[in-house]
Amino acid sequence: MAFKDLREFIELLERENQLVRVKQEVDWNLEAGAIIRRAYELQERASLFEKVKDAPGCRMMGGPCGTYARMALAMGMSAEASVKEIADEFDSRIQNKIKPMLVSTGSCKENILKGNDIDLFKFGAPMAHDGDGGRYINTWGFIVTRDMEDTGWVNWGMYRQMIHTKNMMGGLILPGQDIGRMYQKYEKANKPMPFATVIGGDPICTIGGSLSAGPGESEADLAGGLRKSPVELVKCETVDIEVPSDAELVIEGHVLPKVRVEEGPFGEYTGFRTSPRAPRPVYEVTCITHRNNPILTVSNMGTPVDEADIVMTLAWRNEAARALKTLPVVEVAMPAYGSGHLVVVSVQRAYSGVAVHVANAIWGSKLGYLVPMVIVVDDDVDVFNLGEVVHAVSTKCHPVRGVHSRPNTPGHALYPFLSFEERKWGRAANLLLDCTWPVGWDPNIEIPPKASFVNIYPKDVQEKVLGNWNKYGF
Ligand SMILES: Cc1cc2nc3c(=O)[nH]c(=O)nc-3n(C[C@H](O)[C@H](O)[C@H](O)COP(=O)(O)O)c2cc1C
Ligand SMILES: [Mn+2]
Repeated sequence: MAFKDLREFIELLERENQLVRVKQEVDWNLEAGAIIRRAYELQERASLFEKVKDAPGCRMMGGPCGTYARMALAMGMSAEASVKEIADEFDSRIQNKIKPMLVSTGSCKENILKGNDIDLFKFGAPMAHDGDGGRYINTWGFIVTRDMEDTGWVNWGMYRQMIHTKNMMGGLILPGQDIGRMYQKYEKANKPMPFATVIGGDPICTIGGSLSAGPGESEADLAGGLRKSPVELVKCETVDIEVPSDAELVIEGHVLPKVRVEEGPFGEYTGFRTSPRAPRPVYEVTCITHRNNPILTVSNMGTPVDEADIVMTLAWRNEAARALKTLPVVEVAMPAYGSGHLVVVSVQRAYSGVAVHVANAIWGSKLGYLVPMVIVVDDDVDVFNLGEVVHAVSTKCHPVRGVHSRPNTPGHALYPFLSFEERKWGRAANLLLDCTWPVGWDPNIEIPPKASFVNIYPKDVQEKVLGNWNKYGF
């Protein structure tokens, strides 16, 4: 049931009326980015640009998984699947890792470019947002690297790449990310770090690349679990790295030690351009392999909802649920509109301070420097329903007792609410909104009854109304 490649996914999107084929020429310089951005904001279909200016023979796909419907389709689920169904399915599949398998060749080898034939500019890479530092060829792809020591650890990670020259790219390699951990070792030994950037292929592989299996573990196994079958890999031409055999575009080369060139900024997943232009590591390209008429997949991050909001909240909701395993938690949600900053948790009113306990557990996990906001509600609130969550915040959160501000917490440079100086150090603050009725409030006197259908009517009246619902004419 897994897709062999991106093109099978595109066929399905077309059958499901989830894709627009754009036949007229589109400019890589802002026009394509603006179309993709507006489409997200209207929750419109994905786009396939069949003619990209200055990129004969190349195509671009915008917003491949930018709605929950397309995310569900990528996972082989119904386009109508609810966010909770997708999230639960995602959680259960990534527990079941499946190792990739090596095959001898694949369609990614249809064209092999080396030496003077290497030209990163010819694939139509977009200037995605006005104000970006350059043309980003990798916005929805992942980079494969191998641990320098012979540990067998192979990492897949989604880290942006901007074109510097025909055969040079730059990108954000943070020391806390797995690629950063690997790069630090190579750089210390003054050795170039082999890499391969993978664009296109089964959309699940790209989603897998945006997850974190943790140091020593490979996201390829998570992708296998997510697609319920092993990813098929082929060997690269010029580096000792393997990549999905039916990728649209593979860029091979080395990250140079002790070289930095200015890169960025880029419109970010928080919906703001917070990261400044700065000297960052350089990827030198030794080979490009690609399919005939390659399709460059583009995610144009910004205000929600786009791929980053969907994928990060799926992955981090899983992380939060694991951190909360021993607490009296009923359900966990991360609304995509929270840009990855917000977790909503419903609890049983088991003991006083349970909301603080929940928030501390989340902030005590890896999410401590990623997720500054926690909302805790009683278990009569559907945490996947933003309307119900807003209602709980507005009516149950005491403006003083319910608000728990935490200064001096870790955060990162992209939190838009931090000052410039605070961003530099990731010197952040967190917020918990406790929207639970205090333990000890008498349910008959102090807790006001909730005036909703299931709460305010006796069971027999509810049953009668439900039984007659169609007869009333509804
Ligand atoms: C569209 C998108 C773009 C991303 N770009 C970057 C990036 O440029 N640099 C980065 O460090 N993380 C980026 N991320 C986040 C990482 O992919 C994510 O943290 C991943 O889990 C890291 O994997 P790792 O633990 O193997 O390093 C991006 C995520 C998405 C969804
Ligand atoms: Mn990793």
